[in-house]
This record gives sequence, structure tokens and C-alpha cells, in this order.
Amino acid sequence: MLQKWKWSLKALLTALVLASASASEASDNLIANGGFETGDFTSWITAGDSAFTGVNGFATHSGDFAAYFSSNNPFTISQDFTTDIGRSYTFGFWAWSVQTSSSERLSFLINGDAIITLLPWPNRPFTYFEYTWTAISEVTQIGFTSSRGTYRLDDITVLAAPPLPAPEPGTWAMMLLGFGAIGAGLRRRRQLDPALSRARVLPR
Ligand SMILES: [Ca+2]
Repeated sequence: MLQKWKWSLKALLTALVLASASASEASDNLIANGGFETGDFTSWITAGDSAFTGVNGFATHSGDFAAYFSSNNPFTISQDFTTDIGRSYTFGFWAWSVQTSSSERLSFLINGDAIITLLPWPNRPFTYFEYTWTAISEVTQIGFTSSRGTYRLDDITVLAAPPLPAPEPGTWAMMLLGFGAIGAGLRRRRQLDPALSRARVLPR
């Protein structure tokens, strides 16, 4: 029995150490093909006027490809990913505006709502934009929509903030040892006092 208890404790501590190590690892990008290095919109849902939109290597922030938006009517790309409700996420993307028409727009969307709307900025290199969001659902959607713009987009990232720190394995071990000591003490008291062994805990 004692050996079984030892093995159970060892397995629990091993699991806690592994969980702690996993939680401390760097967060991975939750977006697939965020840099458009497939050379197309693989993993993205596209909608709208795609006449003058696509992926090419004319100018990129990194790698060989970036997306471009230059249709006369709205065009949208979007992607869903799994999120933990209440957890914080950091969204980042690099955008470049080519033309200067005042009617141009590029909006960054979360669940279909425009969070950041960019006006054209002429002759600027790729610029980084970032937004932090607390998830309210188990699936979150990000998107980008352009209207009459000439924009380029690259290196879209969604990174999850680390979860709340779990108790250290040493803390769990102390708690388990404490519970064991309480149980042993109670068993000793029951052996000394038969009336206690018949006692029941009544609801208050
Ligand atoms: Ca790229």
C-alpha cells in the first residue's frame, strides 16, 4: 500500500513538472500561413472582390511572399483559431500602404468587428501594428478587409499570453504531505475514540 502511494505521488509530481515546463515554453503563432509563404491564401477564408488581390513577392516584410489588396470593392481574408475564454492574446501584423487616395481603408477585424482601421500613409515601409485582446469565446476569428486600397500585408501573428502560473511541484508535495498527516492523525484519534469513528459530518 505504501509502495502504491509512493508511485502515485511520483506520477503526480512528474505530471506537474511536465505541465509547468509546458506552460513556460514560448507561445507559438496560432495563425497558419500568416506570412503567406505558401504563395497564396492557403488557410485563409477569402470573400469579396478578389479582382486585384492575391499573394506575390513584389515587396515583403520577410520571406518571399506577402498579400496585396488593391481591388475597387471590399475584399476580406479571415481565419479562425481556438482560444481560451479569459486568456489574453496579442495580435500583430505588418502592413504597407502604397497609394494615397483618401478613400482607401484597411481594417483589422476581430470576430467581424473593425478594431484598427488604417488610412493610407504614402511611401512608408512595412509598419508593425499590435493589439491585445482577451478572448470571449472558444473560437476567435481575425480578418482584414480592404476597400479601394493598395495595401500589402505580411507576418500576421497571434500569440497567447502564458496561463496563470500553476503552483510549484514542491508546494503540491507539501500539501499532499499535509493531507496525509491530517488523515493519519484522524485515524489515530478514531482508534483511541470509538465514538469518533461513528461520527458523521452533518450539513450546516
Ligand atoms: Ca512573407
